[in-house]
Amino acid sequence: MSNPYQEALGQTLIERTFRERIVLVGVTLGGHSDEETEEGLDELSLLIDTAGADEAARLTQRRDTPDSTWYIGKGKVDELREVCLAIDADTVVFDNELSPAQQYNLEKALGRTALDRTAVILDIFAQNAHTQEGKAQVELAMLRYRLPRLRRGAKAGLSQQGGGIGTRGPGETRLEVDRRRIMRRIEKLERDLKSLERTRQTQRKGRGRSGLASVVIVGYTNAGKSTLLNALTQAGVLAEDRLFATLDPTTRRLSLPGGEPVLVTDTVGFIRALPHGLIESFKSTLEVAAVADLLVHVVDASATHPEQQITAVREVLAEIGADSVPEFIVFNKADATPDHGASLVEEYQGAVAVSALHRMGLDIFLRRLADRMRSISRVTELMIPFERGDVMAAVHREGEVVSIEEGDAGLLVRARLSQASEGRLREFVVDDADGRNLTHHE
Ligand SMILES: Nc1nc2c(ncn2[C@@H]2O[C@H](COP(=O)(O)OP(=O)(O)OP(=O)(O)O)[C@@H](O)[C@H]2O)c(=O)[nH]1
Ligand SMILES: [Mg+2]
Repeated sequence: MSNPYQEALGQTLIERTFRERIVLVGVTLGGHSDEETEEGLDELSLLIDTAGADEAARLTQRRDTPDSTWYIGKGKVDELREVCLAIDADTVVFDNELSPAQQYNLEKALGRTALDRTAVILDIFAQNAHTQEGKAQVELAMLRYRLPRLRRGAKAGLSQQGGGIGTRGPGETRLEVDRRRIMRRIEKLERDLKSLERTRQTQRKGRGRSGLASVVIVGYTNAGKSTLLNALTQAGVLAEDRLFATLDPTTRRLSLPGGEPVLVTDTVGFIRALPHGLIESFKSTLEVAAVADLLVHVVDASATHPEQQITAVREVLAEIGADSVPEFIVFNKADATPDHGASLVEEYQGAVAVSALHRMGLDIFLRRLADRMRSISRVTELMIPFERGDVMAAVHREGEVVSIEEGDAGLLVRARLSQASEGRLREFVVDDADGRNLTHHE
């Protein structure tokens, strides 16, 4: 499958004209176990399968620290080349992150493409981005990844494209031209994304008046986030057994039992060590989690180590500034565990177990969600007439005042209030202060 922006880059990371055969390489560094390396390679194998290629063999090595030239030792490089020749593999993929120099040296020594896990994740993202914003975000991440990897005379890259007469200034090498062109493109994408974000913020302000609380579904990729949103709202989001099936956020309205309706957003999944460049590029998409009133953290209860996935997700949440948003853990795929998720629910206070696919446990989940929403305080904007000192006192008593501004008719107060207090003060509520109830692509 080819994407227009991949064509613009002059190459795809993984050839998809046929299913490429790939040799996986995992290095167990000091302080880590061989088991971790194998599990890392299992996940890499899934990533490669999702990208459209097949694992043909795997090679591992134990080292205290990476070799600066090839990451693995010279002897292992020779072995790797032998393996590639023997099984006719076209590409090697390292589970560890390669520096641009290591990647280049490996390609030279092996005579084949050498990639790392980050490149594979970028490749999958490129296949799964569908909206204008998603595509721009992925292209930005890919260019940021490629820029330090540009080489003179490299077989791929922008150098093959449009290097016609007059594109090169005097004394300028092809490499410099390529570099400058990529940098210009990066700047343009950054500008485009900013302007897309501004447009959305304007829309958000209007819609924020709905005053609905925002619940954002987060979790490890393939945990069942989209399946859960579909089960709750018939959203019709694509849910499938592929990693990063969802890149673009979808928001639906959901009526909670005995509570207010809320907006529920399903968004991109996380993974262990999500490439930093991707997080950077997907900032505007990931921001919905940071400004949510509650995060529903969906965990695959049938995973080998659910607790490690929880940790990985929390790390990404911290990186995007969403670690202070209240979290509600939901163990999904309970049907696929021997005890229907009971031991995990016991271990994690306040968690529930469900099967989104088989619609099991959803009643309890919804009731618990309604309870959580009632107890959560949100930033609300109130207009309080000057003469209503009693109302001002109630706000101070029941909530936490964030800011006060003097308006024409009274005080414009932003305060963190529980839903109950907000209800009591309803006649003074003017807006959801941050306009946080963003709805995407409805
Ligand atoms: N056994 C079982 N499988 C489930 C359940 N929920 C989801 N799945 C399966 O898990 C796979 C991933 O589901 P998705 O809903 O696409 O997962 P996601 O978290 O949205 O994944 P990404 O968008 O790719 O990050 C699909 O094949 C689902 O059918 C469940 O409760 N039980
Ligand atoms: Mg999804």
